[in-house]
Amino acid sequence: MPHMIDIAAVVEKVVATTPVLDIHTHLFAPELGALGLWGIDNLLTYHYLEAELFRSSSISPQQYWRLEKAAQADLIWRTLFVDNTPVSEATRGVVAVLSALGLDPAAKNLKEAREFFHGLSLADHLTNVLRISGVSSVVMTNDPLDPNEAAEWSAGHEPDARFHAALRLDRILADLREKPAADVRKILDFWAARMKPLYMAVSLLDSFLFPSEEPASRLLAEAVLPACRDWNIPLALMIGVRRQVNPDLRLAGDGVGRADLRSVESICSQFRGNRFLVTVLSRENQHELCVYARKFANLMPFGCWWFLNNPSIVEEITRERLEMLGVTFIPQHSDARILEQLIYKWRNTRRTLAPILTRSYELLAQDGRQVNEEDIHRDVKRLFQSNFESFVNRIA
Ligand code: FIX
Ligand code: ZN
Repeated sequence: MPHMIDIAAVVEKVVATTPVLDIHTHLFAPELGALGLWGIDNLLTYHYLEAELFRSSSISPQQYWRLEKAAQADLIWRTLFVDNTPVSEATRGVVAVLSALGLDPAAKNLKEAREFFHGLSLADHLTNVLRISGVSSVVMTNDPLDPNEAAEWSAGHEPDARFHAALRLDRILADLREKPAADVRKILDFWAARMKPLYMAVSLLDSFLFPSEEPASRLLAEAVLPACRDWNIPLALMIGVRRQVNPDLRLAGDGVGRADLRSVESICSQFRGNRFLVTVLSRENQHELCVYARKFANLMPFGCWWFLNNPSIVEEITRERLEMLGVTFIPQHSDARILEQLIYKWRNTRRTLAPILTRSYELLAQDGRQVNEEDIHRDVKRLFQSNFESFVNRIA
């Protein structure tokens, strides 16, 4: 009789202690200067919280944007954390961060938090946050057409080994849409050589169609996909954004729309020599994405992106992926924009994932197969690290 284990306890321990490779963030290595955001004022002026502020305050966006960052943070703290209960995902996340750092999450003002962050060394704080979060390394979002970022790379700075590059194409495909593919390819090759990206990435509207006469579709087919093949790296497609639904909210102004995923079918089918990391923003597109992942081994579904990164939806998406794909997907990325968000985003992912995995193993036991601790370690390591590492064809 195989040794029976306490499945829930072992899953809890393995999920809690297996380091994760965070495959999509907006964090930057300290070597890339002031691009990297951290600290209480950045945590509170996160666009998720700005959107929530305008639902509970009489301030107009125009008035808010005229405030200094510290005044914006004070207003968000008072409105969402003092005058109201921080029960939303994004507000509870800040509470979790403050608690994890030994600060009072019920404070009436930001005096204690500001003094704490003011006294920190970023290098030590970075190592501490990665340790608390259980994150081994992160992938950045690197836009070579951002003049501030280009200047940092041109200065010859090399990112800390815990920060990997991803070559982000949004601005290239928009600003260079009239350029010949050969010219765009030269730019891709230059920056791929400089950044050594693990993958290239582009976010796409809910209306994205492939193939199509759209310039983005042409450049993907004629410049980007041949470049990815030659560099032997995947292309990440992030589909379903409705940009600037409310421009007054700036970064918080984007929305979501259901996409026609036959475009994913076309691109995976037509470009069999390419590999595709795919995440979709609409909850309604998730089941289709799982079905396509069963049809195309060069498609790796990843993450519960942006408006989906809430336990109620993460649970649904993760369960259907496990049921349809086994452990052959990447369950989550943090999308962290501020360093300390890693703490709550990965605590939430682990808290949601553990019982789902436990349930899967319990059903397996009921149907006749016991798992052991080694099985669980292997599965969680695939989900948290090695599915990505093998898909980008490099041990990151
Ligand atoms: O396109 C993206 O990488 C999105 O994740 C961002 O644009 C978005 O603002 C975000 O941070 C969502 O979490
Ligand atoms: Zn992002």
